[in-house]
Amino acid sequence: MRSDPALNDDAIPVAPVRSVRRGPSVFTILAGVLALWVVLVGGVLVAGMAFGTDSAIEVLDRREVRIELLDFDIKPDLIEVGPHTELTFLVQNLDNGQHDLQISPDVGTGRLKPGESKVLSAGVVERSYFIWCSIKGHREQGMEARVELIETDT
Ligand SMILES: [Cu+2]
Repeated sequence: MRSDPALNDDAIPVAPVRSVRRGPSVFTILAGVLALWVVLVGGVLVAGMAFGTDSAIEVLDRREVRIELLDFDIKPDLIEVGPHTELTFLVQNLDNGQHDLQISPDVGTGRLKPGESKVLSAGVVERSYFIWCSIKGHREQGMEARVELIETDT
């Protein structure tokens, strides 16, 4: 009873309907997987932004601070900066011996000969920290200074 109409209809409605019916189930799975992937990756990206990256930090002020490396002294020994300040050090070795300036265990000027100077970008100050000369014994003898993050109410 169904064979004749089916053959007649097969040319147009039946075959397309079947292929469409089979198609969506596969595409639905793929679309679902894709959607899940987008949600997961998107979530990770949003989480990354929430935790804060350098590009997301707001800069309200830029300061260049001249640092003098002296005979077991760093001048000034206290650098106060307000929030969202991008800091650049102009480091000069005014002593007769070699010195350097470290702003973290990984970042520093490298050794500076007497009279030599170097510009060191410290980025945006997010917390207080020490800066120092990393040559053995020099920090202990006084070659240490501090960058102090201060809150400004003005
Ligand atoms: Cu030194």
